[in-house]
Amino acid sequence: MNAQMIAILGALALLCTTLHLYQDLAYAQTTTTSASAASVSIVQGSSSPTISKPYDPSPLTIKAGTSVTWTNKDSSIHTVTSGLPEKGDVGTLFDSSLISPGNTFVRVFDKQGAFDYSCTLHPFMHGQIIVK
Ligand SMILES: [Cu+2]
Repeated sequence: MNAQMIAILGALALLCTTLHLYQDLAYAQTTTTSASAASVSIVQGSSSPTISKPYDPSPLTIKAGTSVTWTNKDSSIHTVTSGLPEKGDVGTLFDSSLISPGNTFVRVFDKQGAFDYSCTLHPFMHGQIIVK
């Protein structure tokens, strides 16, 4: 084997390693984007009844199996609790319990339907998740 052949084989090996790394990278990116996740903010000033969208975005449409993360970006404590006070079904499906400022609540929605939710501390705070 002469020096030229060794150089060519070396270059080929390097190319294969590079391609493999690229494939791993592409696969990792695909995995990240196909994992269903969505986010909702509990916005600043949510404890005021005049706020138009305490949970943003709302309604939020997602695919079944999506995990939704709520982040409390307000300076007050809030909850993400299934149901609406006026319907009398509060807390029948899920309840985050108290979410302190800066904290999060995560729930995976497996079933299709429209899911209303509200805050037990501020009954005027309403949100909705639509699962298709
Ligand atoms: Cu609240």
